[in-house]
Amino acid sequence: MAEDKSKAALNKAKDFEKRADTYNASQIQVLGGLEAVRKRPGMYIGSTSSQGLHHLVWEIIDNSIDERLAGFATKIEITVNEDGSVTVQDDGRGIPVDIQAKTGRPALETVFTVLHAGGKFGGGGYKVSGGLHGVGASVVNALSTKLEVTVMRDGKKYAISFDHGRVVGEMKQVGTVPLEEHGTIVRFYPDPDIFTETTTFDDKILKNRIRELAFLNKGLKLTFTDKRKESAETDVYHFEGGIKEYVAFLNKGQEVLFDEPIYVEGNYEGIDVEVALQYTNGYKTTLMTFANNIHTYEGGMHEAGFKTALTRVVNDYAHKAKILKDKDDNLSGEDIREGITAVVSVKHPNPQFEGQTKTKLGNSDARTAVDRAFSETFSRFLMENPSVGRKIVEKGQLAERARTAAKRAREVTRKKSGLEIANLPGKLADNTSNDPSISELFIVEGNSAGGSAKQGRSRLTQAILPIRGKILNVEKASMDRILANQEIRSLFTALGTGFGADFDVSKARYHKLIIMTDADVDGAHIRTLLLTLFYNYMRPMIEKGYVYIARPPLYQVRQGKVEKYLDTDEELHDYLGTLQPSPKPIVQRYKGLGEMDPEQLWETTMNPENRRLDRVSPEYAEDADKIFDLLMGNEVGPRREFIEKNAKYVENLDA
Ligand code: 0RA
Repeated sequence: MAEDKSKAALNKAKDFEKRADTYNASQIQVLGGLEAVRKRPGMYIGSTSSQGLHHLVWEIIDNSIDERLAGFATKIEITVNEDGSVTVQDDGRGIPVDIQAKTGRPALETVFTVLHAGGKFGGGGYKVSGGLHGVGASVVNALSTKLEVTVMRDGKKYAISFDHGRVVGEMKQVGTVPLEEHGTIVRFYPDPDIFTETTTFDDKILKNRIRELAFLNKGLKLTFTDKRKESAETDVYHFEGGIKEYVAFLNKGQEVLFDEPIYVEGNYEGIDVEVALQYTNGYKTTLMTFANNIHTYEGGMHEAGFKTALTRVVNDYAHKAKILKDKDDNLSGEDIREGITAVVSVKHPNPQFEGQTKTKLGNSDARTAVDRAFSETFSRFLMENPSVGRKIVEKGQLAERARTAAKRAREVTRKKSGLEIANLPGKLADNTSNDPSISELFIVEGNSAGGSAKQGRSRLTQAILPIRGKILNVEKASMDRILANQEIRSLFTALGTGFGADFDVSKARYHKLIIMTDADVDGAHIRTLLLTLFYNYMRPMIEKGYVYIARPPLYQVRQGKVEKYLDTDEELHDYLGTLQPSPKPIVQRYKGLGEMDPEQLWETTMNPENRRLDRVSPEYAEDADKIFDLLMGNEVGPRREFIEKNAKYVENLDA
C-alpha cells in the first residue's frame, strides 16, 4: 500500500517535471522568437513607420477574417480607444482555451507567444488564410507594451494579458456569459520604443482598409469607432453585394455604359472566384485584383486569367453578333479594357505571392479558375444583353482607332534612342553616367529651384528636369491636357521608357525618379498630380520602387559654425531648447526650394549623405490618384469635404 502511494507520488512528480521541462523549453523558444521580432521588426511587418504600425491592426483583423472565412464570425468591430490603443472584437468561436498536450500551455497563450502559431494547430481541414500577412498575433504581441485578450466560449469568459509579449496574467476564467455570446476581443498598445516615428493610428487609413475588407467579404459586417474624438460615431461597413458594390462605388458620379455592374462568382478546385465589372464612358482603365483579401498590385495569374477571358469573350461575341466581320482582326485586350472598372477577387487555399513587393499571385491554377468562372457567365450575359454587348465592342473599336492614330503621330516625332542626347529635352540637365542604376532624375518645381539644383548637383549621377508649376493647375486641367503638355512629354522623353502601350520600364535611364517640390499647398498639388500621372501611365516605375519624394527641410538653425536642418515647428522648438544662448542662434525658415542657394539645396535635399527620400509605394500612389480624382471631379461636395478635412494639414505646411 505504502509502496503504491509513493510510486504514484513519484509518477506525479515525474510527470510534473516532464511538463515543466517542456514548458521551460517552449518558453525559451518563445522568448527567443519574440526577441527576434523585437530585434528586427521590419522583417515581420515591413517597417516601423506608420505603415508598419497599421500593419499590426491588419494582422489582428486578419485573424478575425480567417474566422469569418472558416464560416463562423459575422461581425468584426474595430475601435481606437481614448488611450490610443486598438481593440478588435469578433463574434467567432473564440480562440480555443484548452491545454495543448505538446506544450502543456493553453492554446490561447500559444497563439500569442509562438511565432507563426496562427492556423498551425487544431487542424480543421481547408482554410483560406490572409496570405501576405498572417505572420501571427504573436508578432503584434511582441511589438506591444501591453496586450489583453478576452475569449467567450462555451458560456465562459476567459482572460489573459501580456507585457512586451510575455505572459503577465495567466489565462483564467473570469466569468460566465450566455451560451450565444462567443468570440474574441484583442486590445493592444503599440510599443513606442519600436514605433519611434509614431504610435498614432490614422482613422483615414483604418477606414479605407476596413471598407475594402467589407467589399471583399460580402455580408460581413465591420464597424469602426474612433473614441479619441469627442463625439465618437460608429461607421458601419456592410455590403451584401460585395465587390459588385465596390465597382458601383468606384464608378460613382461617372457616366456608365450599363446600369448595374456585372457580377460573377464560382469555385473551381477549391479556389473561390469573384469578378465584378462595369464600363464607364471614359478612358480610364481601373482593374483591381485581390488574392485572399490582399491587393495584388503587381497582378499575377488571376489577373492574367481575367484579361485573357475578357478579350476572348468580347472578340467571340463581336464576331458572332457580326459587329466584327470575318476578315477583321480581333480587338486587342488593351482596347477592350479601355473605360472598364473591374474588381477580381480570389480566395486560394495556398496562395503564392511573388514579385518585387510580394503582391503578384503566382498560382497558375488561379488563372484557369478565373477564366472558367468568368467567361461562361460573361458570355451568356452578352448574348442576353445584345445592346450592352454592342456598346462594349464599339467602345473597343473606338479605342483601337484612337490608339493607331496616336501611334502614327508619335512615330513621326519619336526619338530613336533614349540615349541620343540630341533628342533629349532642352531643359534637361542630364547626368554624365550612362548607368541607370546610379542615375537619378530630379523633377524640380520651378525654374529658380531648377537652376540651383543644376548648380548644386553631383553631375555624374544627378540629372535635373525643371517643371513649371503654373501648367499644373490640378483642379482645372484634365488628364488629356496634362499628357499633351510639353513639360510632361519632356519627362517621358528624358526617362527613355516610351509611353502608353510602348512603355517599357527596362529602358528607364534612371532608377531613381525624385519629385522635389515645395513644402506648401502648391507643391502638394504638383506632387499629387505627378504621382497620379506615374500611377496611371508609368506604374511599373512605382512597382519597381524607382519613384521617390524628396523631403526638403523647413528650418535651418545656425549657431557659429554649426548648421542644423529641421522639419517641423516642434523639432525646431526642441532643438533650440538644447542650445546655449550665445552666440545667438540664427533661424532661417525656407519658404520654398527657390530660396535655397545651390549649396544649401545640395546639402539639405540632394546629397545622398544627408537627404531624406521617401520611396513611393503603390498604395501611396493609389491614394494620390484617389485624391486627384476628388480634386478634379465635377462634384463640389466631395472636393469641399476633402479641402475642409485637410485644411489642418495644409495649414501646417503653410505655417
Ligand atoms: C477555432 C480554432 C482555432 C482558432 C479559432 C477558433 C479562432 C481564432 C481567432 C483569432 C481571432 N479570432 C478568432 N476566432 C477563432 C484554431 C486555429 C485553426 O486551426 O484554425
